Amino acid sequence: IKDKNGIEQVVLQNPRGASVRVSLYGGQVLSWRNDRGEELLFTSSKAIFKPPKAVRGGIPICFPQFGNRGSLEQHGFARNKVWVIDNNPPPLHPSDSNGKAYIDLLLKPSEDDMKIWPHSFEFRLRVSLAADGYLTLISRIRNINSKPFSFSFAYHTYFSISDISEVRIEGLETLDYLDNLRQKERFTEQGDALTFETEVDRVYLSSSDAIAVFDHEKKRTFIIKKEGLPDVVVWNPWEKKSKSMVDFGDEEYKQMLCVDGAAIEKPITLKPGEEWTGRLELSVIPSS
Ligand code: TA6
Repeated sequence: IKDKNGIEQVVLQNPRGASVRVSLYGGQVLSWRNDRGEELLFTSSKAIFKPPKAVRGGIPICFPQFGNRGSLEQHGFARNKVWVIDNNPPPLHPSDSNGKAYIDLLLKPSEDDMKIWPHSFEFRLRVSLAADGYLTLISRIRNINSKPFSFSFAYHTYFSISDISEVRIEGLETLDYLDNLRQKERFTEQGDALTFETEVDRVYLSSSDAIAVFDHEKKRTFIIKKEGLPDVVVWNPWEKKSKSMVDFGDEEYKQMLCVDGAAIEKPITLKPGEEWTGRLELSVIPSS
């Protein structure tokens, strides 16, 4: 299917009727629905579906830079490029294909891109939907033949939640984090679950590989499992910040929370021929 800018989107469906929609613009997952057709990811009602703006919602891919600390645009260029469908990807483990609906996308730098970021890479993204509705994203980034390069990375995941004041996160207790609201200084999280009553913009460091996001009202829990992604970004702009964003509705901060599998504190360095894999598996379970 094509969006109104003529950019291709791919829809994955599983036998129970769950679905995922991926745009070739940015390689961005824009929708993940359960078998009852409920949307599990947040997209702003004011999202701008027009390049070069990244759509506000779904799962933007932040590569080769997270944030604005480097020379590139905020969160790097991958989410602002048109990817291509890769019909002949290097093989993954059979369990990454068996019984799954999936699409393989590929991003390679153009001549122009090489002027901005002079590294020859291939970025292969597999988005898959399992029979039980699990959504998996596998990123394989390879240094083709340039000198070693380093990058930071995040799956900038916008979860749809019913009420930010009724959400808690388990799995980040006692971790150190960098606080983007306090000059990225390092703090330590206390010992109990994370809850929200104001703007939060943090990078939790060296987290465990499973995080749980409890939506109290909807009585469901998002389970985030990750490999190769040691850090977790937690972001809610709250009222004031979201009012300053043209593609964010005034009250929408109450229905979203970003919890991103990421590799930020220690950028990844690849020598020629080396490949990095970052895997994210999202699922939803009923919670009492
Ligand atoms: O930590 C998440 C963050 O870096 C926030 O500071 C905010 O900028 C958010 O990403 C959204 O960034 P974007 O470029 O998508 O508007």
